[in-house]
Amino acid sequence: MEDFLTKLKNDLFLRACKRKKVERTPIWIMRQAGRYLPEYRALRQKADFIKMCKTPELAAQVTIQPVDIIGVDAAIIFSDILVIPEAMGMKLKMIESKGPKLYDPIRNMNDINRLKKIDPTKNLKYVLDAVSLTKKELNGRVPLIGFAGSPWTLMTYMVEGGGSKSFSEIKKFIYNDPKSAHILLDKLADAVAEYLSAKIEAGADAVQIFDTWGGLLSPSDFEEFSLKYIEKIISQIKRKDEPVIVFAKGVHYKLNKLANCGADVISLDWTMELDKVRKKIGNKVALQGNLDPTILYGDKEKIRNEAVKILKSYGKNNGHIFNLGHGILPDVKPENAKWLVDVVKSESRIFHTK
Ligand code: 1CP
Repeated sequence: MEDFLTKLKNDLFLRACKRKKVERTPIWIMRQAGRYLPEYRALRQKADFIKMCKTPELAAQVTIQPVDIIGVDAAIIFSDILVIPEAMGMKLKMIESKGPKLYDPIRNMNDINRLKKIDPTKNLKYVLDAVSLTKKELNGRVPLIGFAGSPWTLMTYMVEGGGSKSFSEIKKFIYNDPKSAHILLDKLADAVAEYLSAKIEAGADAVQIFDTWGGLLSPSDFEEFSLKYIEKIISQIKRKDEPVIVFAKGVHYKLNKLANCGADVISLDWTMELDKVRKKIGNKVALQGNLDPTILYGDKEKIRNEAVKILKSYGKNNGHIFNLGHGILPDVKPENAKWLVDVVKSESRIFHTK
């Protein structure tokens, strides 16, 4: 990473991931490239979501929008976690104002056997091309983050066939046929590790694993069905110094284990307090987060107060990356997101003196 650091004009995010000294706290926003931006919606009028993901020029343009408009300290490549199940052979559609749908969901070993083993350099070449192009167009302004879903979160979508409220199908699957579930999780872990390695090779400066549905599991099931495979991925990723971030939503009960999973950064949702987490897990990893995304519905004063509360809770310490505790919501005003970025940039300086 030292090579990358010297080439980047703004390397605050990468330094914070490694718990090195920074002049102010870096900030980026999960789901920062997307529907809350009118500039994104204008492009979306012309191309559907999957076409945008598959056209490197469009993906690069949308990835860079929040760097220009909101002023974030890192870009995250525009794509989706569901490109992996699609590459494995599942038909994917984004249903307008409903979300993703995966056809013919996976329910047994026969279904698992029809999934293809993927080679990211062939089947997901369009994402890698988008990464290289974005990296070139960013021209060292800020680092670029690559990402993937965790095996557990990907399997949830593959078995449910899309988003869910009750998550009945995935629970039926793991409790009735755990053997097949583990076979699928293992395949997904290999695919994700290869995919993230290829993204780093293509130019990603860091990678984030999204375990959005980790918190659906009991503590012991989380270890068995999710954490084990996140650890496998991290041990297999080919990287020099590129940081790995793990976001496991709702997994407050496994912070010590998460801090020891091999990740450089643990991203926290808003139900935890940074000072308490730091005390509990020590200084091993950097922490990312964790403003409640709905605070951005509030007025400027509310946003400032809540952001400062988080900066104070972390205190005078290296290793904090400011972010939301989950993705930005589509009906947030862009000016409020920009205000948050400005507040963090100015108010965090006093926590990094000396
Ligand atoms: O209509 C549209 O324009 C599509 C909306 C959209 C967007 C902008 C979807 C559908 N995905 C994305 C982009 C996306 N997805 C990014 C882009 C980069 C950025 O952060 O700016 C990222 C990182 C994701 C990751 C993703 N997709 C996750 C993990 C993060 C999280 O928010 O928990 C998940 C769970 C998905 C699945 C998905 N894709 C899209 C939607 C609406 C969903 C959620 C579906 C559900 O309700 O379960």
